[in-house]
Amino acid sequence: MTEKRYDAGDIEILEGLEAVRVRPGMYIGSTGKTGLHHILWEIVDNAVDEAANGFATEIRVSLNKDGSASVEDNGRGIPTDIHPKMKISGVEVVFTQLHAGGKFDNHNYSYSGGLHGVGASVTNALSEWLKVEVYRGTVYRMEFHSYYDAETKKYHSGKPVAPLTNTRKKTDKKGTYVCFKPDASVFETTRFDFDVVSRHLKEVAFLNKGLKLTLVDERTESPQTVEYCYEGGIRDFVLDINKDKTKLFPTPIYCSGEVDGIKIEFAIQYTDAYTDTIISYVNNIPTPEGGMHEVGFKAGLTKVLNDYARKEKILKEKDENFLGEDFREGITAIVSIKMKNVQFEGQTKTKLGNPEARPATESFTVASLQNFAAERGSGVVMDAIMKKAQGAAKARLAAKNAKELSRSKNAIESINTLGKLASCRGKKPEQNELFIVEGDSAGGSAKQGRDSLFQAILPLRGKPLNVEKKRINQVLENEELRTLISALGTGIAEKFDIEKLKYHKIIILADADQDGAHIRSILLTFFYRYMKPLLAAGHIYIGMPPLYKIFKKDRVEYAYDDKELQAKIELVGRGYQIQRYKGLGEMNPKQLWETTMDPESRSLMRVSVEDGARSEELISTLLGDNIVLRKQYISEHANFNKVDEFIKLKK
Ligand code: 1YM
Repeated sequence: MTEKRYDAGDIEILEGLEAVRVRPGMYIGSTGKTGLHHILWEIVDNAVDEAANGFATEIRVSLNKDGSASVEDNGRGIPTDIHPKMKISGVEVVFTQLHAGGKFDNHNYSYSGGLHGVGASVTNALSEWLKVEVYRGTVYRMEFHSYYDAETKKYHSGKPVAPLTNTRKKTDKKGTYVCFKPDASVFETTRFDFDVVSRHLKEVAFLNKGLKLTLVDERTESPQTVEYCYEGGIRDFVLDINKDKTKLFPTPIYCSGEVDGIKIEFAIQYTDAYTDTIISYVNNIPTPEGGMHEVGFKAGLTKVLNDYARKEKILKEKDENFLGEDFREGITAIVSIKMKNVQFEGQTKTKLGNPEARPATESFTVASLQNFAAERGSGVVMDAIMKKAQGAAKARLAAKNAKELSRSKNAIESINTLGKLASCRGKKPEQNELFIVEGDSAGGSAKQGRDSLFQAILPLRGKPLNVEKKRINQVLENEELRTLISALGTGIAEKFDIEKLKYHKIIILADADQDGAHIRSILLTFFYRYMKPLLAAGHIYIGMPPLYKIFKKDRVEYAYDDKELQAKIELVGRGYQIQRYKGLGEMNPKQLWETTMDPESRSLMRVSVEDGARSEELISTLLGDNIVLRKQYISEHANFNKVDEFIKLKK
């Protein structure tokens, strides 16, 4: 690569920072935990870009005792020369100037060269202070801070304390160091979560092969350190996702190349699972809603494998082609592309909209897999894929021939299966809520206690089917799930249509014990596998019944965890009594309404998909084959006051 000299004049016309403070949500999505970590990713992103452009090989992140976080890379260092038009240093531009029209989604800049640093100014704007050091022969330093001016009654964000200074101190190091302290008056929490940061850096390491990322937690007694570096890149990613699964061949298929200026790479491995796991990225940003690159990849995969099946006479002349879904049964694939001018679409703006990405990805997938098949034609890999597809197609055809599938599909449209559902009177999906309640007795209380205008109740008898190990026809045969599907109105899998959703809040209400946790896992897995857009759009919630009732004479208080219990005991004072709820069934309709269902007083947790790989891993741990792993996980994380770990709290 030829080194493009930085020309400070390249940086586009930019605008001021106060806007970020006024509407942080516009720039970082939320001011909760997700938003807090987002401002760290902005700095990490710049370091990663520097590595992706071939100038840095290592990134070090540390979570410091004083609540700050620092990121250091060994790249070229942010430009220190003076911007000819703005008359300030490159460093100052990067940390004080917002890209004109900067919105929450500020990742649509070009992937190499060109405009970077769009987000670093957002981090600065939302920090109490931020310090930068650039190592370019000598150490350059600059500091910014945010403060309230009592005289003008104005808040100032990310203001330079002084211009960039060359300390003249010699250094052998190269690169950039950034340290910042998130502003406690902006964020609901300012504590970085080691696990969240660690998982993010691991994902970054998979997507940037050979890049070394280190995370140090300085906040603990003895510093905790993790290091990630994957020479295999997304091949290692696939192996990691499949580590507890039964693989059909040991080494993932891997292809990389470039078509029409779009860089494309993918890695594929098959397991004995019945579902597919395709995780896609654009410019290292996850696209859980898929989009053009995923569509192109799937189309290419189907075409090559059908052609191969014909050529090898696995499909006879009279046979119909395999369907795409047949070739995706048991697949684990990562598709990662890099392109300019990315456009995001979809409910959560995580779907790639650029039409040109589709033919590029499709033609690349076709060409590279054809090549792979030609070279490895008679090998175990193609054989395994063909056998898997034959199995999937056979099951699909058998189900169809027996009219089972069509029957169950009709059944889904009929209202006969809705017998147990107590629907609500209101006709506005945006206002309606569906409670999925564990057990008939709690279901009964919920039916009596609810506000039937907008709350519908679906009681579950026993445990629903664990879909993790089932094909779609078995899912459709399961009465419990059929009722749920028809109640929601959306259909499932390829036929899923979010426009038809009848309840915008779907609330899982299960006991705070191990069985309840299992039921939550099973239901969430079902939503994850067959109705993922519901999770992506934030329609799924976990109801939080109280764990304790504290009472004295007529006075009644409820506590949802042990900390709250102490507070409530103090509130009620001497002579109190405590009842510990073992299950929802112990509450009468009125209590259930007051504590768990009344929008005025209940608390709900919204479930969101953290990232594809993480959800995959947890689902296979919680519901897959490996019982030892599951037991170990449950005993380590068995805090049923909290929601299972693969879902994260959003306000
Ligand atoms: C710890 C965070 O920000 N590293 C970093 C940032 C930049 C460069 C190098 C860089 C980019 C370019 C030229 C270029 C940035 N520069 C800019 C801007 N690490 C961290 N390392 N020279 C150096 O893209 O041409 C924005 S980010 F805009 F000033 F060029």
